Amino acid sequence: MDNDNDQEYDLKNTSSKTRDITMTTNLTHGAQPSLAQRAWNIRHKSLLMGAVQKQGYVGQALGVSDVLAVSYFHAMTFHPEDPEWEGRDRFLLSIGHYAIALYAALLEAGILPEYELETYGTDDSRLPMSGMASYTPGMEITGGSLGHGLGIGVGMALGLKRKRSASFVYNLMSDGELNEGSTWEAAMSAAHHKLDNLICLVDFNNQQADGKSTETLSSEPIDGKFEAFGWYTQRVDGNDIEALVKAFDKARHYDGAKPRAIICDTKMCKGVPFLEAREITHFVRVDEEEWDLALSVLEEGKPS
Ligand SMILES: Cc1ncc(C[n+]2csc(CCOP(=O)(O)OP(=O)(O)O)c2C)c(N)n1
Ligand SMILES: [Mg+2]
Repeated sequence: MDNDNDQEYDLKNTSSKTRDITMTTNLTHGAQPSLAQRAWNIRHKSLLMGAVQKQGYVGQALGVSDVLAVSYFHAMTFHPEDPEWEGRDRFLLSIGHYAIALYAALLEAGILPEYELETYGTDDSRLPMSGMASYTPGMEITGGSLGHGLGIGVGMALGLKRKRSASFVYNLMSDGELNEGSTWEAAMSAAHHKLDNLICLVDFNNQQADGKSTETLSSEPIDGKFEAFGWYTQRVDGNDIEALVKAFDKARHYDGAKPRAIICDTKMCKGVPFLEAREITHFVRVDEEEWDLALSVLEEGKPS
């Protein structure tokens, strides 16, 4: 077999099937925090980091925390003490401006030490305001030039299959990135190469820099588009942990030789109602005195 020839190389069934994954909807793991508590902790840490700088993309972080909690504390395999462990699942943050959200998840997962939270966005910190792979353990790629994460994910997933790895590649992207042509080139390649180890998570918060995504340049029907491109596609409420768990399980266990997409409909600023109510949330304005208010409002919704 010529390994350089994609057509002849056996790309089928080399990844997800070789790992014993337990299907579960149990949202707690022994004495570990529940997924709802994990999501709350991610929101809390995001707000604490935002409060350090009195700014940040906290609306996105609050919105995507449930997706991150299910990714890191239900679906993914990783070793916190060794973020580059070869057997890990890869999590690509295509959206570099969401870095504060991923830092919160990495802190919660113990990949980053708790004390670094305070350094967010300061000189010499490993937590710069935009995600950079060379700075931060657990940050797999330097995202932020939007529309590239999925293409990088295709390359990684292909490489892992060639190595007969059991790892999945998760690419977290935004609805704004659906306006980038490169996203759809990558989507087409993923299906062509039958990348059943690639899971694309789309954070559909219906916001982008210029306003609502559906009014700026609509990508609807998003699930229909991914399906037409050859993906096994689901669409869920991205703030419903139980629905997310089921969708992640189905994506990981799906038996077809297709890449998998989960479109997650999320609410910007979720968990802090007075911020949720704001019209413009891409870079949500939180006034000086509102950081403490936001933290105390979040506290009221803390899961027991
Ligand atoms: C290629 C590219 N074009 C433009 C930008 C500037 N930019 C940064 S965030 C953003 C909004 C993208 O939409 P989305 O991620 O859905 O926004 P959000 O949900 O965070 O409001 C834009 C246009 C960029 N980073 N990269
Ligand atoms: Mg968006």
